Amino acid sequence: MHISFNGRTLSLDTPKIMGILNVTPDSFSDGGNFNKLDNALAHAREMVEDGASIIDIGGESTRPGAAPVSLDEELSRVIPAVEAISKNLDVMISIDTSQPQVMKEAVAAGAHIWNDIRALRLDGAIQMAANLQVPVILMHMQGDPVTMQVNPHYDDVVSEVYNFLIARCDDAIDAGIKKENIILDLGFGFGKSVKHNFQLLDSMDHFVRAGYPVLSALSRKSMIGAATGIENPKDRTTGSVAGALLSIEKGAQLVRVHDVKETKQAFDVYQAMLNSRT
Ligand code: PT1
Repeated sequence: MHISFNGRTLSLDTPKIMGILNVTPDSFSDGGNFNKLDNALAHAREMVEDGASIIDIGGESTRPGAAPVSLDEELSRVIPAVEAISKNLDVMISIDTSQPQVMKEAVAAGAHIWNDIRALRLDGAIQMAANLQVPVILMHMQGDPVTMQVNPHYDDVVSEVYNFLIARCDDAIDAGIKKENIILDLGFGFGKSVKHNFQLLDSMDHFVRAGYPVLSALSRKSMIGAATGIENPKDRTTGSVAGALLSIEKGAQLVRVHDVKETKQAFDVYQAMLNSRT
């Protein structure tokens, strides 16, 4: 399995790390320290040196309760960062957006992957992805970022999330998106209780068997806080690395993380174990 776009290819034969680069003024666990372009590029470079294969750039905060941003605001945050990173670093770039116009301009500026927490449900999104032929990450969310954590409910979280994702894949393929350009994401923290999140983590192998690459994104999230009792997201690195390692052991090919260096160290240990098998 691999992801290819715009002359760049990433093999998914071994698990790969996506490093999070927030370009929002209120980034939930970087305290908004990386707003200026120089800082964004330096942070991206550090993550590449630490072992990131993808840099995920997000100009819209989507953590629980976050307010929406305007299209112009999102473009002015994202596009300069894409230009700077694609010009200076040898890495794939994903864009954390739901807006087709943002993705169109990001691809023109050098981006490689559309990371959409709304799974291409905004007007024109699915057609834009098909036109661009860009690899897409389709994520499950119940509700919207403003209200999703109010009272999440499922009769069977695993089958409901699974059926949603497979239905979005089918719609994407019907719209002209190639099957090999689709990545699945269970959407930890998006309209889910702590128990729902851990039931999904425990079932990640079930999603892997659907035949699409799976991205696991639980870094520093409240599910890690709930499991560990650690309140400050920045202090959740060890728990987040444990979650990333459990994910790849269940077959996830991609993890989206804040702490690239620490995650890479854990993955190296996992790979050494696999390499020892004859
Ligand atoms: C995600 C994701 C994302 N999460 C993808 N993109 C966020 N593909 C942003 C909490 O519970 O899971 N997959 N882009 C950030 N969103 C959250 C959600 C942050 C929940 C924190 C929490 O603490």
